[in-house]
Amino acid sequence: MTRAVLSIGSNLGDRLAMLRSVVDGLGDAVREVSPVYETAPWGGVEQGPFLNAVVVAEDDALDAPGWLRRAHEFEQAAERVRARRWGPRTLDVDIVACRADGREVISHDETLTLPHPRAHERAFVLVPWLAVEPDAVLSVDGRVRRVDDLIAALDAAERNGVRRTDLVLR
Ligand code: PH2
Ligand code: MG
Ligand code: MG
Repeated sequence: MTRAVLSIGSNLGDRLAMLRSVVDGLGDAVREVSPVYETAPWGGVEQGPFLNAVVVAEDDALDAPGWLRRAHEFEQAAERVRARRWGPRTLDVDIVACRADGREVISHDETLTLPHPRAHERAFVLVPWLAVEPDAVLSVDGRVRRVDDLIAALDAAERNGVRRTDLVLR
């Protein structure tokens, strides 16, 4: 059994429809869907605000590379063009963390680093995640950290850039 925490984001096109395409496409595998947040762009590229959410999904048939393939399928279906790093996109689906039989998967593979190497510094990932898993933990530099503690450690400006909306994904 693998359980994946997916961060989904969009700042081009029908942003809500882009996020919904992931939840709909995952179907019965979906376990948790966070509220939708409107978030200030992270990473220094000037661009429009994102909608972000976190989806937790389980699938016996998928290992971590399998989740990455699924993520890319959703991005391709959204006609994602890989242009600028951290730049605007119709749909981004990132694997934040993955558990196999309850144990966290650690991967240093260059195509899939797990847990996601920047998740711990991104309020747009941590805040939605905490909303659906209040006891969530994440390994950072080999140390298991509580997600609520990671959020508390962020700059207030980073946290304040993440605002909950009334939009729903299902
Ligand atoms: N994704 C990025 C770069 N910057 N900023 C926000 N707020 N949300 C994102 O999903 C995001 C971003 C590249 O993946
Ligand atoms: Mg990303
Ligand atoms: Mg990505």
